[in-house]
Amino acid sequence: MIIKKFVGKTEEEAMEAARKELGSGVVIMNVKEVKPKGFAALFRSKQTEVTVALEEEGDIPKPVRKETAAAEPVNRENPPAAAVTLVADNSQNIEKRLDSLQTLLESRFQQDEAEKQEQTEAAPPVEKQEEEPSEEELERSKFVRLLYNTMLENEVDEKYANQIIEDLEKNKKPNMPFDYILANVYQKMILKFGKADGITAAGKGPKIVLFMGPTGVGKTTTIAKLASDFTMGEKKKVALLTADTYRIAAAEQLRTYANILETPFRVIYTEGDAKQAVQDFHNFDYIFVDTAGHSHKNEEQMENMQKLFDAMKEAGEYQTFLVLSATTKYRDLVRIVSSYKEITDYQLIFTKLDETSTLGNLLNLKLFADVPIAYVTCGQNVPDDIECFNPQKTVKQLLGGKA
Ligand SMILES: Nc1nc2c(ncn2[C@@H]2O[C@H](COP(=O)(O)OP(=O)(O)OP(=O)(O)O)[C@@H](O)[C@H]2O)c(=O)[nH]1
Ligand SMILES: [Mg+2]
Repeated sequence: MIIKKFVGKTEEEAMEAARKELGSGVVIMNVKEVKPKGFAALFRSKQTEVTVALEEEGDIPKPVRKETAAAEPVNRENPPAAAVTLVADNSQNIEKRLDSLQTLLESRFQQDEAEKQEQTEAAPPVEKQEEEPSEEELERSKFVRLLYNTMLENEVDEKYANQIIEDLEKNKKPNMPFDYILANVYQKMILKFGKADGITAAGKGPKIVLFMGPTGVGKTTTIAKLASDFTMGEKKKVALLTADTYRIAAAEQLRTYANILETPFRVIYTEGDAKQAVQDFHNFDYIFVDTAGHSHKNEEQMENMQKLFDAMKEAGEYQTFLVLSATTKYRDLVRIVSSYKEITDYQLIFTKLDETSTLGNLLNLKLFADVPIAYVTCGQNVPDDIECFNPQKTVKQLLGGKA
C-alpha cells in the first residue's frame, strides 16, 4: 500500500495531483486544512492537505508466522473474560487514537519506508523456532479482538469483519504498535468502501437521474435535497419528473418542492411521456426522475419500472440510484439490492442515518452488492440533511469513534 500526502488550494486540486501521480485508484484517508507558517503565511491563504492511499497489486505479503488467536471469530454473546476487561480498558482509548489518525498514518508511512530500506539491506531471513507469544503479543491480540468486537457491535457482518482481521494478520509484523494496527485496519476498511462518482454531468444533453427503492425510505425527500443543491448551490437547470402515479399525494409532494425551487415538474404515465419529457427538457442540465416505492417482491411493479428505465436509457445519458434506509434489516437489504440489480446498475444512497447508531450495513451492502455509496442522508430537513458519503467518517464510527 502506498500512502502519500498532497497539498492544493482545494481538496479537488490536491486530489488531482494525487490522481496524476498515483492514478485514479487512490482513496482519500484524511483531509485537513493547513495554514502556511511563518513568513509565507502573509502571502498564502489556507491550503488543503489530503492523505491518500493506493492498494498495490501483490501488496500483501505472505503470513510470516502462525495465525494468532486474534483471527479466530469471537463469540459476541459470550466474549472471553480477557476481551471484556480489555473492552472496559480500551474503548475510550480507541476513540482518542482515532482522533489522531492523521499522525498515525504519517508515522506508519515513515515506518514502512524505513522497513523497506532495512529489508533491502538485511541478510536473508533465518528459520525461526516457534516461540511462546510474549505478554505484549497477547495484548496486541486482545486489541485486535477489541477492534473486531467493535465492528460486530456496529453490525458489520461477521464474514466481512473476519476478512478485515485476516487481512490485518497477513500484514501484521512482530511488535507492531497498537496505533499501527488501528491505522492498518482503518486503511483496509476505507479501501473496501472505495469511492463513488455521485451525480455527474452529461457529455451531451441533460443527465437523466433515476431514483428507485422500497416504500418510505426517503426517495422523494432525497430528490428534493439534491435538486436544491444542484439548482441553488451549483446553479444548474434541473427538471423534476415523477413516475409515481400510484398515490396522488406522492406527485403533490414533489410538485411542492418543484414550486419552491422554481423548477419545472411533470408527471409521467407512460414510456412515451418519459421520452417526450426528455425531449422537452433537452436544454436542461439534469432531469431527476422519482419512482413509486414498492416491494421488491411485487413482480408487476418491478416490470413496469424496468420498462420505464429502458425508455429513459434510450432517451439519453442516465444514472441510477437505489435509495435504501440504514434502518432496514441486513437480510432484507440483501434481498432488495439483489432484486434491483436485475433491473439495472446503480449507486447507493443510504437514508435515515440519524435513526440508527449502527452503520455496519453500509459496509455490508457495499461489499455484498459491490456498488459504491454516493450519498447519505441524516434527517428530514430539506435541503440540509444530505452529504456525499464520507468513508473516513463512517470507518471511524465503525471502529468505535464518535458519531
Ligand atoms: N429521520 C429521517 N427521516 C427521513 C430521512 N429522509 C426521509 N425521511 C422521512 O421519511 C419519510 C418518507 O420520505 P419520502 O421521501 O416520502 O419517502 P419515499 O421513499 O419517497 O416514499 P414513497 O414514495 O412512499 O415510497 C418522510 O417522513 C421523510 O421526512 C432521513 O434521512 N432521516
Ligand atoms: Mg416518494
